Amino acid sequence: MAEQFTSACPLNCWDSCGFYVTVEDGKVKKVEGDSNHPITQGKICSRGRMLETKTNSKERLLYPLKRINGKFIEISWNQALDEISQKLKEIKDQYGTTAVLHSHDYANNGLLKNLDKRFFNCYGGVTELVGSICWGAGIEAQTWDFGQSYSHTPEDIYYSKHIVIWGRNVARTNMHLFQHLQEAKKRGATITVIDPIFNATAKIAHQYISVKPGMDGLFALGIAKEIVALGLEDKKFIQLYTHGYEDFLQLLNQTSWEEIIEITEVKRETFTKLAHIYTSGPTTTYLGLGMQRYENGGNTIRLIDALIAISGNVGVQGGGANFGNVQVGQSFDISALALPEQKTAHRTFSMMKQAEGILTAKDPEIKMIMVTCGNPLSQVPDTNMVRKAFQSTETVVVIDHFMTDTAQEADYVLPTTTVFEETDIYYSSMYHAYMNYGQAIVSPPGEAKSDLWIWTELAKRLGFGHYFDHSVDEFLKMGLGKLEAKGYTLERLKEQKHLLLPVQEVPWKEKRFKTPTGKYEFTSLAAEKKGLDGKLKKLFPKESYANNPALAKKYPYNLLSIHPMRSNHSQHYPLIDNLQSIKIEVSEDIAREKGLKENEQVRVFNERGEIEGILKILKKAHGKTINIDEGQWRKFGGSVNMLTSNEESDNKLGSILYDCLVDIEKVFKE
Ligand SMILES: Nc1nc2c(c(=O)[nH]1)N[C@H]1C(S)=C(S)[C@@H](COP(=O)(O)OP(=O)(O)OC[C@H]3O[C@@H](n4cnc5c(=O)[nH]c(N)nc54)[C@H](O)[C@@H]3O)O[C@H]1N2
Ligand SMILES: Nc1nc2c(c(=O)[nH]1)N[C@H]1C(S)=C(S)[C@@H](COP(=O)(O)OP(=O)(O)OC[C@H]3O[C@@H](n4cnc5c(=O)[nH]c(N)nc54)[C@H](O)[C@@H]3O)O[C@H]1N2
Ligand code: SF4
Ligand SMILES: [Mo]
Repeated sequence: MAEQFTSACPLNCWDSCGFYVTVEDGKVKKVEGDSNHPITQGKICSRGRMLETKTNSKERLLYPLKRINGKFIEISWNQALDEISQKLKEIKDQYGTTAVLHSHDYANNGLLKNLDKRFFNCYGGVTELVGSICWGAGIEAQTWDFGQSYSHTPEDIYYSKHIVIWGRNVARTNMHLFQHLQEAKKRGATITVIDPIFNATAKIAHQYISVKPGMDGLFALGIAKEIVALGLEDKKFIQLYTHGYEDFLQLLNQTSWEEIIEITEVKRETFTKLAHIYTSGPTTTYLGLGMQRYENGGNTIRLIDALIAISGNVGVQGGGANFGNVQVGQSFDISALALPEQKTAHRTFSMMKQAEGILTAKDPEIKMIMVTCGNPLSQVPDTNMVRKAFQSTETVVVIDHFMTDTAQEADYVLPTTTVFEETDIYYSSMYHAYMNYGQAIVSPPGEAKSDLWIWTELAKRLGFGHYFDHSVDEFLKMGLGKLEAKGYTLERLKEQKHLLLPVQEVPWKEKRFKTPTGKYEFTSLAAEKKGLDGKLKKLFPKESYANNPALAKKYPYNLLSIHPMRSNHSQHYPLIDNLQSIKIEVSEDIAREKGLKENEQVRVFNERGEIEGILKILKKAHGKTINIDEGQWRKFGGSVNMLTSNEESDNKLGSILYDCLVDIEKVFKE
């Protein structure tokens, strides 16, 4: 008999949806949107619906595997856990615990996924990754400006007169914001989309502005210059609540219109139009991750924040600089789960440069890599170097659902459970503030085990099993921490399935910022404390004509690698036949310049690597722009990250994935 359960989406996504899941004969049959969930309102995307296919896939890993003489053979859990824990013991005795690297990303939004940190901290402290390939540059930038990166509640959009979508592919990556956009438009708000690609969001906009990739900082600076020239800046806000405005003014005065127009490739009148949009608000800005994935990415987000601040859109209903919403994650007690005080040794690599770290680390060298919730051989920049690094390491352990590109390089592959086979609380620090409850509703196939079970078994063998001697509910309560006393109890959550966390709906309403001065900082003291320049600047991407004309001559095109429509990163490619080839999208001018036609086989290349695929023409894209969606598997043509750079953003905490120059040519088959 079919039964319906309430559950939640675990995927790393803005929307963090609620689900209805139909189960029949012990199998998941259907995943639908929870019509009771205030954000989801019954609608989910195909990635969420396909979690049914993922859970039931014949390709799932079912047994622990060990590589022997280049081949994977099935072994028992006892053998796998005994051998891995023995290696962990030996490494600790011989080299110290930091000879182990924990490589991860955030592929699952579950609260209990933080228990991997508990394991590694109780083990003694391993080499950890810092920064974020995803949003690191922008989060740090907003931390410098406001003290934290906070967003307005989704419904606040209905107070906005104007909506600016800046480098966020809303229709594809943030579907419930897209629904709000359509409704807000009906109610009279104007929509402006700023993006080098004319995407599905641009189609519903009143105006679409195409900026040269990576030059948005200068575009924001130009709008701010026009606002000041017209005398439209919010003088009271600037005077009472900001620090360092003179430095910003000086930058505006030092930058000429000729330079701004030439470099951004935006017309002069567009700056005036935007100056009026920003000062006749309230105007809300939804910043995406696009323009911060450049070497100048932190500074770019800071210049956009500065524009939002001087135009009077900070701390007001219908305004806002909506990028991340870290107040959601900050509601939980992650330390109670992770026990950072247990570690006695510590070393960090930047997430972007983990391969370089592995290849060059001394005292101790990296002897073992353990991978959880990540697929670095597809997702981390410069994957050719990542492959070399993983291949050079004695022992690699990967915990996953599928035989990914990373698992292919492992010595031990451990099969883990999917969302419907384990119990957790799910939330996202990106958009709304609901936490959702998802319980185990089917049994795992084969011998797949939860990450928590694996940590517990390894901890027992290493002599610190008592730290894992708790039930799932006890761990969840630990993670809820102070929320429980405020009435956000596990019992209530189990009953209601989702609860709105107590966060600010309109951040910075009181105009008290979490910066060192307590003000909005145009010049950042937090940056200066870190030994970095806190002033706003005029910066360009690392791989641009302005910074490296020789490189730009050799490799004249900007390669973007945006998120795929139907896959969450690398996760859905093995499940969808017609995703299993590479599509190379180019702006019309490139096709013309190079004499390339739709559906021809082409090769995109730079010094780091090359990739082949079928050419598609991108209508209305910014000149000299190419896109290859990220996440592709090696067996289907390979990851676009073979071409991307592992450098860090200006503020050190982000990637420069889209800061990537390439050339393209037709492939002649014999
Ligand atoms: N379908 C789908 N949805 C997802 C994901 C997925 O993999 N698939 N992943 C989730 C995750 S983890 C994240 S982080 C979010 C990311 O969500 P988004 O921020 O929407 O992610 P991106 O794919 O990077 O797309 C950003 C947009 O920025 C544009 N862009 C690139 N460079 C520039 C630039 O220099 N200036 C400007 N103005 N725009 C630029 C791109 O053309 C693109 O339209 O999406 C989440 N949602
Ligand atoms: N070129 C380029 N590269 C990018 C991006 C881009 O836009 N362009 N986007 C970047 C961004 S925004 C992000 S967030 C990263 C994402 O990078 P990743 O998080 O590494 O990518 P995913 O493919 O989502 O997932 C990684 C693996 O985690 C596994 N997994 C899922 N749930 C669990 C679980 O509960 N336990 C365990 N043990 N494993 C699990 C999945 O099966 C999958 O194989 O990629 C980044 N890389
Ligand atoms: S991937 Fe995002 S939009 Fe799709 S169901 Fe999950 S949370 Fe919702
Ligand atoms: Mo991300």
